[in-house]
Amino acid sequence: MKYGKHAPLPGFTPWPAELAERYHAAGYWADETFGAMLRDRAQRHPDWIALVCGDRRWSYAELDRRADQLAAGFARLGIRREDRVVVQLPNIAEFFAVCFALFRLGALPVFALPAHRRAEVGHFFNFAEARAYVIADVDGGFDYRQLAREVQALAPSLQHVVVVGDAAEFTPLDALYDAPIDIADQPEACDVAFLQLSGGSTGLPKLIPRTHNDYLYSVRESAMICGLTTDSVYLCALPVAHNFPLSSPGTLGTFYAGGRVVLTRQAAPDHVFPLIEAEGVTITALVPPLALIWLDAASRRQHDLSSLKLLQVGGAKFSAEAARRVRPTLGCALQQVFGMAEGLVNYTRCGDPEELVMTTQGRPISPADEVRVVDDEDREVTPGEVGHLLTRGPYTIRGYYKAAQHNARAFTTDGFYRTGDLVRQLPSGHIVVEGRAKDQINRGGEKVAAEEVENHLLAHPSVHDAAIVAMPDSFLGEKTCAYLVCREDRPRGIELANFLRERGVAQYKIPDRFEFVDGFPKTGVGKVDKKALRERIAQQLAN
Ligand code: OOB
Repeated sequence: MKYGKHAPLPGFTPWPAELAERYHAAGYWADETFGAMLRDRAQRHPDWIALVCGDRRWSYAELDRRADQLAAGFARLGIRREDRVVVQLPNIAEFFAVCFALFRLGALPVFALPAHRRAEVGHFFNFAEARAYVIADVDGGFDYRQLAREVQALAPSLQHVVVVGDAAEFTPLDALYDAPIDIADQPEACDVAFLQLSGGSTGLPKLIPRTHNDYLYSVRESAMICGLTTDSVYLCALPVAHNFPLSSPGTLGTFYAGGRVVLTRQAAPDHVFPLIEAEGVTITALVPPLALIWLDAASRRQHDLSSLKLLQVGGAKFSAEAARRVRPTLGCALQQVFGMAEGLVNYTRCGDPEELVMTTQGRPISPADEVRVVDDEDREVTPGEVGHLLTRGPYTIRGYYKAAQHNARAFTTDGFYRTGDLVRQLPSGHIVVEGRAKDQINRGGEKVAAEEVENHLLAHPSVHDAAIVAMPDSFLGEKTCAYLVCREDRPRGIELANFLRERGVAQYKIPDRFEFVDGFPKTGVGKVDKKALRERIAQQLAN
């Protein structure tokens, strides 16, 4: 058994020893940490540019040096191996200096999205008992220092707020650049590297423990599949901490290949097209609504986008009609990406027949990815039929962090993750996403857990019952509709939206529409019939 000197992180479910051995033997788990990977690249090509962020250009040596110096600074604050640190940063270079510093210390970043607010961030702190919080001062007009004050008031574990920019009463990140130190208790490749967020389908967001070994395997293979080389220039326009731009192959895959990452905080064509031209961007990743905006803009604008070779689209279903516009409009190849923070990632490949690239969401990264498509009783469906996607493999988690009860439902007894996606698989192995069984709304790639928002709505004194469902939207694919049964005094939609905002709920989770009803349709077993509600709102919108 290749497990190292450390006991597994409490709350982490390791792979069974026999599988771990197999993944090692096959070379999937290469026993390299992210900290070591960066060091190796910095030694091989110190002067190459790793990161472009506005006017700043950091070489591999500079990123490596900053990671070492910040590791020393975080250590001075008392941050050690296995300590959790909530990292909520926009697309700025410091994100990587901080992450690699924490990776080297063995401290675990908990990746929050910039859109998260008190409700979400407060939960991450209390659930993960995180000790530090890394934020930017102000971004997108929002003052994260004020959020930090609110979180401080409700999270006793929070000891250090570290701010990029004007720190106010908190610790400036710049004050943490110390002389590099020897790190005594270094992390190993089989250790958990960070906690990623799940899109969720339950009341509270779940955290996903990813190890250096399993994540780096997916990053390495992704970089290969996408043909990344030292000449690749990856534009990161999606939120940097999300699994797609982080690892599929994303920014980490680009560093792995020795390429260059260009960060942008704005994904709008006016801003990004000139950047693609100026930096010679070769590859980027978008969610479907952004891809649609780019397609519309490209047909009207005169920028030279000829450096762009590959556009990846994923996070939500990309329609075949839109897919067919990519090559003629942007002059680059399309790759569909169907992945999940829990692990499994599927790609269409550049050698695939055109029709598969347009109409499927790709096939798994690894020959060791096990995919099952089953009916409601976990029996294999006839090949080609639609069923629930279950998966297990060398980079798919075996359990959420500290969630034994939920894990019993989210995984089969033999360790397959229940993705909640309804798919069919073609003889070629390609997967077509046909729908979803999980109680989640996919709002153009942003995931909204119905139960989480329902619970917030139920806290309103006038709300007797709440059911959140997806409604069709031509731009986002889906939007959220809240069905409500109210007591006598029925509030207006805007009041409810404000109520949710005051509770510190992220804006993207606020329902797009409120529908007031006297009662909910029920299924045979007496549960709210969400299928009927979805059909009802779809019908209403169609009329
Ligand atoms: C990515 O990761 P998450 O964790 O935000 O969301 C995962 C879920 C999947 O279970 C599926 O329901 C949906 O997002 N999804 C897609 C899709 N890609 C993701 N549904 C239809 N078509 C697609 N192409 O979204 C993610 C992680 C890594 C790479 C790419 C996406």
